[in-house]
Amino acid sequence: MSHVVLAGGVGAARYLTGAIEAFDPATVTGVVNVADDVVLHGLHVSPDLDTCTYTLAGAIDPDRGWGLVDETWQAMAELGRYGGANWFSLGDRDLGTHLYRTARLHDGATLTEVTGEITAAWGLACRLLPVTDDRIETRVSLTDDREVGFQEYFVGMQHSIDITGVRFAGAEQARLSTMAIEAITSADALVIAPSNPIVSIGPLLAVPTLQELVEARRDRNVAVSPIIGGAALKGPADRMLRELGEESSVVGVARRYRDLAATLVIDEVDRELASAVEDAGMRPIVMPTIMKQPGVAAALAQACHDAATGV
Ligand code: FO1
Repeated sequence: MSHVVLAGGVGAARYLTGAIEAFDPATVTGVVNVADDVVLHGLHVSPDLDTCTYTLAGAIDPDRGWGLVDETWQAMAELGRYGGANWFSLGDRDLGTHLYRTARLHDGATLTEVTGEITAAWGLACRLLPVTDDRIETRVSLTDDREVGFQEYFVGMQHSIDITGVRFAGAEQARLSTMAIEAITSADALVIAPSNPIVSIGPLLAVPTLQELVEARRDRNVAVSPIIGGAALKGPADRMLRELGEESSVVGVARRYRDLAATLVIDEVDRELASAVEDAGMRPIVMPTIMKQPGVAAALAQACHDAATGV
């Protein structure tokens, strides 16, 4: 049995903790977004891979949702002494990950290989696969006609400016990793995690052939809505949907995902929209999707697996 998850950051990481609780972790694979990746101070930072790794290892900082718990910021403070770019906070513990990843990439290792080494070092029994070993970068167009990198928008500007468009530079040339192809095509259940549909799931779908591979197995795919009661639990997904002219609701998500998956899991607060989700072309499952209480994520993963495998 295999349970494969198209994953971004925080929401996907929480879902994956449920999946490894519900199933043998060795049968769980995350295909993870790398278009948030950024090179700063010469270091390759992979935020979504690290958020998934640290969360699954129980080492994530629970308040920030990114970076490591018990973190210190001495290196950033010293960087500030020189007027260096410390707008993107790399903690002293977190720096160890970026130093290692960067050195291994410099040795010629692929991001898939390095991610395997990092997850093994954290004792993870499930697999985290970068969607591609090639460089793709989310670029965001703003209402003031600038185009900036994702982290500059998300962190540098605290996503405090409206967007007019998003593109994934390098996606056309990116190659879906062979391990990701194998995982997606052979999965018993494929789940689109409750991640930002535009800048976390969007880059995955932009890598050539991924969307076709997912659509080809639509009936064995389930999506979990990242929008609950018209809002995102964390991050700007609701605003970005509206700024791109889409509806920030489970119905808007269903319109975006209906060709990719047969089933959409929505939270109980959206129960009255279940029929509208059906009209939008997806089979709704209504259940708790706010993964704060223990057991919710595992129950969600089990329900997704059962829906995908026709239990
Ligand atoms: N998010 C912030 O809001 N501020 C930061 O300074 C910041 C630093 C950072 C460092 C490493 C890392 O893996 C993630 C980091 N994030 C930070 C989160 C990052 O912007 C993620 O891309 C978002 O969480 C969206 O996935």
